[in-house]
Amino acid sequence: GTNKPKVVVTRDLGPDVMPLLTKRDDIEVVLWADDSVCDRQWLLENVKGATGMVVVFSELVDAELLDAAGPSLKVVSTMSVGYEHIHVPELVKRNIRIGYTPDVLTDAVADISVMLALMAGRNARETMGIVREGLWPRSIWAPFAFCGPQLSTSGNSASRTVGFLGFGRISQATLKRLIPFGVTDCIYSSNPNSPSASKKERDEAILKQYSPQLKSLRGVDTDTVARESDVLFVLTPGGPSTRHLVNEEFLRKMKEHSVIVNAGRGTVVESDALAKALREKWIWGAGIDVVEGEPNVGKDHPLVKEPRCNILPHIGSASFETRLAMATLAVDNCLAAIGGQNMPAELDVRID
Ligand code: 8YV
Repeated sequence: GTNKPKVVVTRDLGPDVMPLLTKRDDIEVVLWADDSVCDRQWLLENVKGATGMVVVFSELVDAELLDAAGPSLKVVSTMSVGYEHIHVPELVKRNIRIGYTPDVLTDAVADISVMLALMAGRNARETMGIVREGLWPRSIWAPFAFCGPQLSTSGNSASRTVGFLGFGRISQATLKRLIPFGVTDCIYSSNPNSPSASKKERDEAILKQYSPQLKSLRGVDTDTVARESDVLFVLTPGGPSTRHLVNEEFLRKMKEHSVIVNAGRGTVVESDALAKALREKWIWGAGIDVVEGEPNVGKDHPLVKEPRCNILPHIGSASFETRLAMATLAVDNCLAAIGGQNMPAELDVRID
């Protein structure tokens, strides 16, 4: 042991980011260097006496872990924008600061949200499957074979209503991408606890920014989002307040040609209900980056079996640029807190 502050890191952050920690001679770095998920027992033992922790979403940061660390712990920094794995009140109680990685992943996740909307509408999984299985040579071209609803509205179709569950940074960045596609009407349902006066101001600013293309932007209830959305993006945080917001009742209200995208949290959409909606054709298709219970999503999972479910293994933020920015920010947050400075991205626990 040394007297230097100890930082426990639960994933190797790679050759560009690890040196920000390991090259410093005023801190001691303890790294779970294995490729696998950090072992809980290892973590409980090694966190003892630590000043900081850099974690990813697979580490549960609860009272047990904080007690194992002891009173030296000043900061927990997660390489994610989501923080359901962190029991925030337990950290607040112990005066431990929390770092996270908003903003730097917004563009990557908005990109993939648009990609999933296009994939779901235009039957990417089903049609790529035909090619992969060698069935293309035997297929007979027909004027309306493999058609799906179009996302863009350039001249030849009625305008689309795009809906959002959650209207934070990623939803707004997704909307921005859809303006050139011709989207004119946008509805959303968001956290009822955030002040409506500031929402109103924000919405007016967005309308003005995208004028004259964007004609309307309205906060509505979840029922209206279900009934009116042609393309629905689920981009809310996880946790108990949003769990199964999209269930059978919700999905039954959606339009036959509607598409649902989930790039937020798997827990928001009830998997069995979505599989049923696709099977029974209450909706057209789905584009899914997150699934409840991931990564335990095998071949027999009800969503994996649905040909109209375009499903990705939680790669929304997985671009070289974004993961590098996230890892760097996670380390910067940790080091700033250890030095007693302002963290570049500290979770505001008053609003949690
Ligand atoms: C990550 C995410 O893949 O940031 C989040 O909340 O879900 C994704 O960007 C993952 O959580 C990284 O820890």
